[in-house]
Amino acid sequence: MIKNKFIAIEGLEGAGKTNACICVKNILKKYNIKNILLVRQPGSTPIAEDIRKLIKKQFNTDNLIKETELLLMYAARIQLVEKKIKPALKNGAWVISDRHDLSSLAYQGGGLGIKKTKITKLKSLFLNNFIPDLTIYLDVSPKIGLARASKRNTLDLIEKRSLKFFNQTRKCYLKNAKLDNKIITINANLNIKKVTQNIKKKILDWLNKQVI
Ligand code: T5A
Repeated sequence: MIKNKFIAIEGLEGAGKTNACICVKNILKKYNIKNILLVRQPGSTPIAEDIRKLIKKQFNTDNLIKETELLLMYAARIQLVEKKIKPALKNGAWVISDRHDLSSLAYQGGGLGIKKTKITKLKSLFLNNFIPDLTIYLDVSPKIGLARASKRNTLDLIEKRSLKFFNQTRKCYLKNAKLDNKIITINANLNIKKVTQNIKKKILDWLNKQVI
């Protein structure tokens, strides 16, 4: 038997997070786990979805300043954590989230240059250090990831930022992944079949360690 958990999937645009969420969900089902909630950040509640639209669209004449962007990401996250994730975990569901607070550290911290101390303060103030049991970080080079994302649809305003922004974001992801043993890094530059195989292997190893 395994106690229900909160799993986050992280990575740059085009890293393959959607595919990873489905892969993790299918593995859980094989373990006979049926009560699974899939969410995305920012989003997955009516208010957080409105914040998502605002962030993705922005206004060319009135761009968000970086602190506003950070606070909007956190507002959406708090709404989702309190309204859906915590209640679901309390009811015994497994929760898989496409992105969580590591995204803020990487994008608004690494990419936009907001100090880590400010972001961790925000985290401890409003999330009470509510953290995923496991984070799968899909490491992709910005060039490869953005090329994949642009093939699928037109890029939104965050995705149109410079390569320097995404290189800094990736650097921050990698740095934090090294510091935290609850983060598993997967090479997402490989083809989708290989990446899926690696995710399966890592998640099965992890699940076997969780059996009580
Ligand atoms: N954001 C979010 C912040 O700045 N701070 C925050 O705190 C938070 C929470 C959210 C945006 O908000 C920012 C980050 C984002 O800019 P989003 O749509 O949720 O936006 O996130 P994106 O990363 O933009 O979503 P994508 O859909 O682009 O990325 P995915 O989900 O990683 O990519 P996926 O799985 O949809 O794949 C994209 C394409 O690539 C192919 C897929 O088939 C698909 O066509 N693909 C591969 N092709 C070849 N090889 C592989 N290994 C492949 N993996 C996927």
